[in-house]
Amino acid sequence: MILYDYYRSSACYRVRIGLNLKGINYQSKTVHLLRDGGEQLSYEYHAINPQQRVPCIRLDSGEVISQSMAILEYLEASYPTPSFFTTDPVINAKIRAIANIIAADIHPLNNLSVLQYLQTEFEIDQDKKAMWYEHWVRKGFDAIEKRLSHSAGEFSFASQITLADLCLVPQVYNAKRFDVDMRAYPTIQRIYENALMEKAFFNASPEQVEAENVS
Ligand SMILES: N[C@@H](CCC(=O)N[C@@H](CS)C(=O)NCC(=O)O)C(=O)O
Repeated sequence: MILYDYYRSSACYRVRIGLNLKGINYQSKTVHLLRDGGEQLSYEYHAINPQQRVPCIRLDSGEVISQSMAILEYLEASYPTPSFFTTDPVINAKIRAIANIIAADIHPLNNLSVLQYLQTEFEIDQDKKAMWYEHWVRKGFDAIEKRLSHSAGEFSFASQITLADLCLVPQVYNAKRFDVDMRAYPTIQRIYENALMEKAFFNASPEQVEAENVS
């Protein structure tokens, strides 16, 4: 399996954690989002993923799957153990709700091309860009912190690693990179620190991937 990957992409980071947790061997191909104006916009990558975003995976059969949540769904169905879910349908719905706050509500508003569009078309400066970024992260994290204060143990849902953690950890990494003060989110911060002590999360972290892949 090939993962088209960029070390700082939080959507890629979700998938790397998922692959590591399930112990799946894969080859990483870097699509550098900034180099040469963005390799995701190249003719070659457009042929692989016409949406011109990472991540996507190419299976050994040649099939290509894009969108991190669809990829994780595929991994869960094809490699069921260990599962990203519990045996309780109510908890599983809550896991998906946390994952969706991040993947559907926070991340799309703060994606690279959205921020670039705000700068080029609406001429916002760096301070306004930072305000925009932080506003949407806080909206999401305020809700997540409340929810997780009831369900969390070591991870978002007691002591099992779930899809919620796969989405949460990369979003926290990203928020820290944009200097969002995490003091209002003690539960989220605790889960982040616990997760990074796990090999699957640590090895998927941008720092580790950068050291291996990005020149
Ligand atoms: N919903 C997509 C989002 C993918 C996405 O936006 N990826 C970003 C990196 S995190 C990207 O490729 N951005 C390139 C661009 O905006 O030009 C997913 O979950 O895979």
